[in-house]
Amino acid sequence: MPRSGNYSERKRNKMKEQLAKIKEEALAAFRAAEDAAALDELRVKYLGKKGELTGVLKMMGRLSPQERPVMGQLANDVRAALEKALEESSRKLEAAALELRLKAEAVDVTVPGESVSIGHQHPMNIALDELKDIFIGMGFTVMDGPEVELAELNFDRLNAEEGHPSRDWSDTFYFDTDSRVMLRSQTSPMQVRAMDTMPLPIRIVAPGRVYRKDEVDATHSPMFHQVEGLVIDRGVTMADLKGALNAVAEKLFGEGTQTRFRPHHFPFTEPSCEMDVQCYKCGGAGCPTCKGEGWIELLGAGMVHPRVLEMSGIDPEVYSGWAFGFGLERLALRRFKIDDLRLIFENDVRFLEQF
Ligand code: 2NL
Repeated sequence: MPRSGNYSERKRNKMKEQLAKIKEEALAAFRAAEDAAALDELRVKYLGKKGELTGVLKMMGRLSPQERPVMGQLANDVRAALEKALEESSRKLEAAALELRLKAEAVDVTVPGESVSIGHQHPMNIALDELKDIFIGMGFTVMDGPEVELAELNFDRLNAEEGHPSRDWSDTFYFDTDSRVMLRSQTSPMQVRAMDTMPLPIRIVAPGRVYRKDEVDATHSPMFHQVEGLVIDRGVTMADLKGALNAVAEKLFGEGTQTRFRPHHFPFTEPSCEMDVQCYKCGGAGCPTCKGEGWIELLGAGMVHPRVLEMSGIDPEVYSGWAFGFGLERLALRRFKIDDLRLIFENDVRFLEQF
């Protein structure tokens, strides 16, 4: 064959061709690889110990000593070029894979969150908080106390004589046979505790649960809430009682709300009264809300009975006081236009959600 000279030269040309072909093929394959695994397979195929490039290098032995370094250099150049291309493809694939993952895992921060129902205040608490605000604004301190109470504090110390109907077993939840421990039937024992322990003057409100043996109906419950207040200082009169309670009525029902005080009787106050507010619905003309009366009964009040002061060691010749009490449910029912007390305690979410 005239094309080539000696055997070695032909070998050399053959190797050159092979190297060029491997390079061309490998570069194209690397570029076309679709993922890291495919690329790794190609690395093994072209650059591995049993790979195509190694196969060519193994034939170096058949070259003349002078040709070997030249061909070695050429083979190394090809290896370097392949390694570089491999590196580039690998980086490209990694970047593409990352791009894909970022897209797949992207969080759209503009998507509205899932709403969590956190609930809200019970209408009784709304009414109670409003009242607390009013009294705290007038300088009163809010007090809390035990619901399991001594009959001594619930009755005796409030001037309820032996045989008073409210002491009856049919009205009161007693814990023992000798009627000493009971569920409080009013929050007044709290005020007795205050008179026993607090320095004078005293200005407190005591809201809380009270218990009476009543059958459940639209206006009765064996457990309900009372808010009672007590003021004791030197020179306190019925004028203070009226002024303060008128201010409370205006805060509850709006400025200019008219009130009237009717004589009444409580064992713990003397004189005693009940306070009505002019019907906020009809302005006093008479309507279904006030049952044609024009007035709505709001609370009971009076000047603290001197005997009640004395029993707490307070000298009625030096100090006087006024007190009041009302049922919180009645106020809340009216405030939210609820017509059945049972709804307040059933805790049906569909009902409660309305407030
Ligand atoms: C009502 C009337 C009232 C009081 C409660 C009281 C407390 C002490 C001394 C004197 Cl320690 N009085 N409390 C006074 C008048 C009326 O409640 O109709 N409640 C539902």
